[in-house]
Order: sequence, then C-alpha cells, then structure tokens
Amino acid sequence: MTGTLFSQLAKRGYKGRIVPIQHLNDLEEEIEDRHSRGSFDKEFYKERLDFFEFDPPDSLPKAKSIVTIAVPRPQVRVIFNWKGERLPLIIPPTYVAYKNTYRQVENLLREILGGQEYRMAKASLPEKLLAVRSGLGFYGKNNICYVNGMGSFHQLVSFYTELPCKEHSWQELQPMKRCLNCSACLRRCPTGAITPKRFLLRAECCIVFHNERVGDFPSWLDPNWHNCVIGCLECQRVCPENKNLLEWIEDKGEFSQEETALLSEGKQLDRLPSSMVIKLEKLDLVEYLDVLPRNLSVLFNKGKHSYPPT
Ligand code: B12
Ligand code: SF4
Ligand code: SF4
Repeated sequence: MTGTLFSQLAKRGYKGRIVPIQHLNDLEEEIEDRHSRGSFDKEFYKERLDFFEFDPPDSLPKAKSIVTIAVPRPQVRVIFNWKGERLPLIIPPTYVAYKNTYRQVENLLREILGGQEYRMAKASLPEKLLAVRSGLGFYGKNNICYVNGMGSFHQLVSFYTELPCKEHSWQELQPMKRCLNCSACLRRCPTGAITPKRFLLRAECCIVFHNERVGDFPSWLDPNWHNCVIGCLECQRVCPENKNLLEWIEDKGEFSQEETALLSEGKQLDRLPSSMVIKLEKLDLVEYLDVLPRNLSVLFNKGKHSYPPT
C-alpha cells in the first residue's frame, strides 16, 4: 500500500515518507529539549511554536503512522500600480495557495487510503524536523529543508494515518552536503539570523518573523532589508541548490492604482470591492491585510521592485 501511495504522489511530482507513530515522542523530546535549554526566544516560541500537538487527534485514536509530503511550489509575481508605475513584486513559494495545496494533498490521500479504509487526520507537527528525520530532506544552513530536485521551493504537509508502516528510516539531523563548503546564505542574511555560532536559526531576528506580524519593524531592522510582499527570499535566492528554480515564477495578477491605494491605506476586508476580495483570496493575502500597508510602503519607497528584474 505504501508503494501505491508514493507512486501516486510521484506521478504528481510530489515526494513523501512514512514513519511509525512511535516517533512522535522523538519529535516532542527534541523540541522540548531545546525549549527547556532556553534555545528559543520566549516571544517567538509563544507566537510561533506553541501550537504543535504531539498526539494524534481524538478523531483518530488508532493512528499508526505519520506521512510527510513535499509539494513543489513556485514564487509568485504580482503587479502593483503605484504613482504611475507598474511594480512587479514577489511573494515567496508556499504563501500563495498554502491551504489549497494542503487540501489537494489531503484529497489525494483520502482517495488512495480511503479505498483501503485507512483513515487520516491533519498533523500539527514541526514539519522540517519530521521531513529531515524521515529521510525526505536535509537541512540547509539557513535552517530550511531541501528535497532533492525541489531545492527549498516546496511546501511540507503532514498527516496521521491508520496505514501501518513496515519500513522506514529515522535519520540523524543531516545538513545538506553542499553546506559543508558553503556559507552563502549566512553571508547574505541581512539580520544575522543565520549565525556561525549555532546551527539553529535565531528566528527572532529573521525578517519573516517581523514582516508577518503587525506593528512597526524593530529599530534594529533596516526596512531596506525587507525584499518581498511578505516573507523573505535572500537566503534562498543565493543558495546554489536553488539555482535552477529561481526563474520558476508564476504571474498571478495585478492591483490597479485605486486597488493598490486601498491596500496601502489598510482598508479592512469589508471595505474592499468584492472583485478585490476575490483577488486577495486567490493570493492567500487576506490574512496579511493588516501588514500590507507597512510591507508595501517599504518596497514602494526603496524602488527595488522585483527579482529577477522584469
Ligand atoms: C515557526 C515557523 C517559521 C518561523 C521560524 C522559522 C524557523 N526556522 O524556525 C519564521 C516566521 C521565521 C518562518 C520563516 C520562514 N518559513 Co516557516 N514555518 C514555521 C513553522 C510553523 C515551524 C518551524 C519550526 O518547527 N521551527 C522550530 C525549529 C526548532 O525547528 P527547525 O527550524 O526545523 O530547526 C531545526 C534545526 O535547527 C536542527 N538543528 C539544530 N542543530 C543542528 C545541527 C545540525 C548539524 C543540523 C543538520 C541540524 C540542526 O534542529 C532543529 C529542530 O530541533 C513551520 C510549519 C510547521 N508546522 O512546521 C513553517 C515552515 C518551516 N516555514 C516554511 C517556509 C517556506 C518559511 C520561509 C522560507 C518563508 C519565506 N520565504 O519567507 C521562511 C524561512 C526562514 C528560515 N530561514 O527558516 C515552510 C518550509 C518549507 C521548507 N522548504 O523547508 C514550513 C515547513 C511551512 C510549510 N508547511 O511548508 N517560519
Ligand atoms: S547557501 Fe550554501 S550553506 Fe546556505 S543552505 Fe545553500 S548550500 Fe547550504
Ligand atoms: S529568510 Fe531572510 S532574514 Fe530570515 S534567515 Fe533567510 S535571509 Fe535571513
């Protein structure tokens, strides 16, 4: 059955691994151990890591395995019309269609496993750790997970299933081989979040932590470091492992002068025309509406509009 599962995934260009449910303990211990040693900034932990659930949900008491899957995802380019200029801006892989990608994989798994009466449920786990431990990927020095043939441009999705796991691997934490002789991401990261002092990212220094949340950027964060509508691509663009993926950019629409002005003013969803709401939903930007005025104004002011330039 696992053979059928993974060949069906491969047909769509996805890659996956399965591990027995017993490894949940290992995932929990690893995160808890780092937490108790004080490796995480307190605010960061509370905001971003506190949601992990290291038990299968009550709806699936007989879960036997965890399946983790990597789905290739492109960068997305959106045009914003601002002060008479058409500005192409980039949204990094995974933001657009995040939930949709998840749903697609869920439906596919339900189709394959449901035929055999195996049930499944969503897992809220540290997905990179699971992917690397299961042998699906490797850690880059930038702490992002790399999968052969996909670089770091992929979304990870994971599910509990009732499918028994006969064969699996559980690897040591593995850096990518290429990282042994490379530090390009470390040198490029503007904030020092990637540091030679330890492998674990200083996530509280990562631009993404700050440009995904509402409020002013902290005073130490130079707004010119901000480089995408949301998120950051500096450490992935410079990575040789992503060389062949950099031009995989999907164009996903345009906001007119009036629409861009509404976004920049921070108008709430119920104040926006329905045509705009549809655009925002398609881009999965609705949840970032509150951060767009700040993020866009920085990009509009710095005049460094796109990557690669068009
Ligand atoms: C919290 C979070 C963030 C935080 C913190 C990121 C982080 N590195 O922890 C912030 C907001 C900053 C963030 C940013 C981004 N994120 Co994010 N994020 C998450 C989330 C919710 C949890 C990540 C996590 O577990 N962090 C906790 C730390 C402890 O885990 P870790 O990063 O795996 O750290 C391990 C290594 O340091 C390793 N380690 C320690 N020492 C050593 C030594 C050696 C030698 C080795 C090899 C390893 C090693 O051990 C640690 C685990 O114990 C996941 C979704 C999920 N459910 O997992 C998405 C997720 C990780 N994010 C994702 C993405 C795409 C991003 C961004 C690339 C988005 C962007 N372009 O802007 C950036 C990348 C920033 C970066 N350099 O990491 C994807 C990653 C896909 C991939 N290819 O890996 C995920 C998996 C979402 C998804 N479902 O696809 N994210
Ligand atoms: S830029 Fe170099 S060091 Fe960083 S993840 Fe890529 S290969 Fe590894
Ligand atoms: S995403 Fe940006 S800020 Fe975060 S580690 Fe990478 S380069 Fe540094």
